[in-house]
Amino acid sequence: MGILSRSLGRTRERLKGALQKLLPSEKVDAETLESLEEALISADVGPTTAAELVEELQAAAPTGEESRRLLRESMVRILASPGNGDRAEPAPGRETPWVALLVGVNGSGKTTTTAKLAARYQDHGCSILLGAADTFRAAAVEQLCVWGERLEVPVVAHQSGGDPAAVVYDACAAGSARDADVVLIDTAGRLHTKDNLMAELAKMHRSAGKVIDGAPDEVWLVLDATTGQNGLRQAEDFLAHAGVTGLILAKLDGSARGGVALSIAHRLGLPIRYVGTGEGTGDLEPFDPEAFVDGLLGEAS
Ligand SMILES: Nc1nc2c(ncn2[C@@H]2O[C@H](COP(=O)(O)OP(=O)(O)OP(=O)(O)O)[C@@H](O)[C@H]2O)c(=O)[nH]1
Ligand SMILES: [Mg+2]
Repeated sequence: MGILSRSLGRTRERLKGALQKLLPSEKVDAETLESLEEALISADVGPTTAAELVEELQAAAPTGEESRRLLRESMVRILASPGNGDRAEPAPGRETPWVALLVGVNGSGKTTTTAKLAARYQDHGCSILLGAADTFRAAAVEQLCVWGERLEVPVVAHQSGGDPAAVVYDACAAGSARDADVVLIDTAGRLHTKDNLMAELAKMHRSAGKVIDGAPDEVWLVLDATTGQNGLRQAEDFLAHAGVTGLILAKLDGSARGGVALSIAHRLGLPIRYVGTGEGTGDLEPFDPEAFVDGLLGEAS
């Protein structure tokens, strides 16, 4: 069993009973479809997306076996639609650093994900620099510095309480001066409903652009997969105010709500770039729609 499949185990459990009712050679009845819709909702696929998936099956009036195939196809289509898998990762030998900001609510996994991305791009041969733009807590800077030491990656940090946009500025400047390929910026957790904190993100965004033309290349929203549909609301607000370009679904390994990936792709059209499958630096997988659906429905489907 693959890592992704293992991480989706708890979400898959929620779908299992309803999928078992799809008997291979029998026509699927209304009751079975209803229980499938409920199961999809319980896995946090979201009522709108779940209803649409089930309506498609209803319209096709398929057998159980055909239903599984159709469901799989529809899910892959939804997950792939925002251009998932199309965008390249940064490569070594760049003229100016590629810059990404990691944003999200408190505790979603931003700092850990920053370290995971650093390790991943380092493995690809990129030189990395980290920016500690979470200036709210001294411990936050320290946490990133510990990762920096472990990965042997320089960290640009200011005293806590400082202006995070100034850290972004300095990190981008240091990245350019050192010829880094990648600058990853960890930001403080913030509530998506607080306008002043959203404005602060916009300022960080501008700060990067002042140093490097076109930066940041990406603004990634790190979502805690265990929060399910709540994450959809967060994503909407961050998308509206912080120029989010993509999403990282952290803590998928502990979540029974992995279905939220479908509502995000379906409702927001935001690409999911990576999923977090554990606490170590190696526990990050590029998002693959087909593998994800295999993990949700079980490989044999
Ligand atoms: N199981 C699991 N745990 C994770 C994953 N990503 C992060 N964590 C854990 O989640 C907790 C919070 O992670 P952080 O990276 O500190 O989260 P953060 O968003 O930086 O938090 P704040 O800076 O306080 O907003 C830590 O205990 C991490 O080890 C993941 O993919 N899987
Ligand atoms: Mg943090």
